[in-house]
Amino acid sequence: MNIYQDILSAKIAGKKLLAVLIDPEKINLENIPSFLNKVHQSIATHIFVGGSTDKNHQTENVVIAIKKATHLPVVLFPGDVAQITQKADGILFLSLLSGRNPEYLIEQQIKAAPFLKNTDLEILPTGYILIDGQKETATQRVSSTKPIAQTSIELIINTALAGEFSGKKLIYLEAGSGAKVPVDENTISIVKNNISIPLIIGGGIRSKQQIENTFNAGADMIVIGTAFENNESFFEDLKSSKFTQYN
Ligand code: 1GP
Repeated sequence: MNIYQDILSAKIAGKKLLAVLIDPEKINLENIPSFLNKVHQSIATHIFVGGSTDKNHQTENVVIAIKKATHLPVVLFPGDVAQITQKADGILFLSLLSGRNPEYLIEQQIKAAPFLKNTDLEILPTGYILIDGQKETATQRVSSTKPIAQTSIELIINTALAGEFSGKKLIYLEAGSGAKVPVDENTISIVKNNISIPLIIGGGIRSKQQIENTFNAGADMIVIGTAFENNESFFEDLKSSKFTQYN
């Protein structure tokens, strides 16, 4: 499995990717097989695992249960170094570029380095940019950083470019889990036109129409968590037959 190469190939082929985000604090281990059954009938291509916190230290157990029940790549999306487990396939090695808190720009990454050095996890250097989703999100609270206003287009573009120039392989524009409004389509298309690495969009995407709009605006990958936690029948809307233009 080469997660990044597959993302790049999909981008080149115009094949859109959808990651289902599983938060270890919000799923019961026994529900994982049936949840993944629904995932497999949808257009989902990746499983992300993570949350801003993992108070019960369930990440590793959740990843083990997911790996038993899926063939899809399982990628850690960790809120902090304690959420890293070698049982996954890869890790978004995030730097919170929108914030000015050194803990999430480089300190957590340094703490993770000795562990990562001894694992086979595929490391995906990711510039993580928090955009205002009109709701104070857990990422904001935990990282003690402010999101960038949706109207600050130049700052968003320059932050994404700074990420690419410093070697990030992915840019993730994040409105925050449960955001009231997702990242604006205009922002997505402008950022898309300014960077050459794959673009991930997440936060507050809850409908098939929003997914289509986000893909059409230029997202290479969309991440959805809350919409599935609240309503598993949403997967019904995401059967591949309903997305013939993408898959
Ligand atoms: C959060 O981008 C992800 O980090 C997904 O957001 O939970 O709002 O889908 P939602």
